[in-house]
Amino acid sequence: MNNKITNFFDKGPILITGHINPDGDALGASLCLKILLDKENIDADIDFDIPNNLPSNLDHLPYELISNNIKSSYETVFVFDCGNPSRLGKYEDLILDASNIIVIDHHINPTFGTLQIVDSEAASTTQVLYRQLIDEGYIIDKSMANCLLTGLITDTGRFQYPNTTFEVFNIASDLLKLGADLALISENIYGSIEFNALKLQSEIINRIVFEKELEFTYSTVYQEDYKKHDIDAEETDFLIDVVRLVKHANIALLLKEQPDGSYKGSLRSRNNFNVQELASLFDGGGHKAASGFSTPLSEEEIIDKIKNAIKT
Ligand SMILES: [Mn+2]
Repeated sequence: MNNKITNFFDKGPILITGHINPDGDALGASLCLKILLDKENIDADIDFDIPNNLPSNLDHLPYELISNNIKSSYETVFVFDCGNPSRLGKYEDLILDASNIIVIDHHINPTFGTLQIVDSEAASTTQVLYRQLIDEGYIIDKSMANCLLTGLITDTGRFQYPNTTFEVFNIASDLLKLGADLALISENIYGSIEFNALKLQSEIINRIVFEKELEFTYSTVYQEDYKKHDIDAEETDFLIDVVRLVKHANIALLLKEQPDGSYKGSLRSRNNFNVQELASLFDGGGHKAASGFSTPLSEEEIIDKIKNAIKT
């Protein structure tokens, strides 16, 4: 069978990557494979399109493994947590040129890849990778377990979203048995926020709008907020969570103004509302309960478009 990742380990040079601005799941899965390949004495580069910096709340992950020496071409690329090649950012062409593109993911119908190991029902990409490593007989060590658990925690909203199945708990339990440090990871991701980020959060809360009849809530982060509070944009990923807290809001949106004046939107839902459909209005994507998009439209235009879509 050619659906084993092992079959590609001798088809170098190998690149490991994931979506632009990688999150806990993309980083966790990618770094887990990198650790495994290092242990197997297989050369592989790992990198992502990271326009700013990696978030400090995920720095329990072995960031030091990420390369800054990317080759001009690769025979084999492992792509994690990325349903659409446009989300590869600056590495899109490099990756699409590879002979073997192995996409390991939990998005619905990834649009690329010469081999897809995909389960859109899985809570995280690290869940899909965990199953694959077990199937292929690999030993998962403590550092790999920490990487895998990180993706599981972040993509389930610390085991709270509807994607948190009994299998998720079983895998989490296995990972703890293998040495993963749940308390350390949770504390770093959720239990400690930069003081300045907390002050910024108070402004976001101040600005929350609740469209009661639409069960829609939203807020915005502006460029001047980052300056005022002396904080980097990548330190503020958690801000959507507070917008999402509003009771009786089924859809939450956080708009983040970009340096060029365009906006990035993060969408979250509850009660089975499909925010992926809303993200697709702006050519974005993601999952039913969590999606994102980028758009040159103004704040008012974005809000209007979403409100109209919710009404219909
Ligand atoms: Mn994911």
